[in-house]
Amino acid sequence: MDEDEKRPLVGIVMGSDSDLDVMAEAASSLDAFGIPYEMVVTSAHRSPEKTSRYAKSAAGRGIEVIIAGAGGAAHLAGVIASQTVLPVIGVPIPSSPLGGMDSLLSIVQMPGGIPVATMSIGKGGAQNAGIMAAQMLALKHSKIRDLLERHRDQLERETEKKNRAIAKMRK
Ligand code: RP5
Repeated sequence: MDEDEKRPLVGIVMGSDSDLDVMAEAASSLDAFGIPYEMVVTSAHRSPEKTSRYAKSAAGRGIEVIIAGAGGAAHLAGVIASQTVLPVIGVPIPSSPLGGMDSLLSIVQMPGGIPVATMSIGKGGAQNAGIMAAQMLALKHSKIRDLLERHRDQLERETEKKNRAIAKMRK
């Protein structure tokens, strides 16, 4: 892999290190498609200036998609989206007593003008955020498109394997 291929294309951003367990799923998805990424903890309310610097500098550093995960009153994805024209994918983290419903609504209910592509709550949402980022990158990177097609074939094969296993059990 040359230096250019190692340059991060995706920024995975999270509000706290306590979000890492969930956000690691986004990283795993990107790993599966060989997509280089960076991981940064920055908070919209605890480190607003760092968050702003991150959002404003991302495109210039070669980042093409940002995945932002946060819990509670989760404004990180929206705050980042307001300061870059890169697509931002939001992941609601179930870290509060409300189990992530608060973060889901905070992230998904962006008023018109500044969109955030919101995933489902928790690990499944983080996994899909990585796949969604891959799909966005595949518009430009044909190698990623090929890997996504292989991934879909694999899902289909796994479903058929499950059918065969059930049929065998019922014999
Ligand atoms: C949010 O507050 C973070 O995204 C995290 O989900 C939540 C709790 O953070 P910690 O108190 O665990 O650092 O900003």
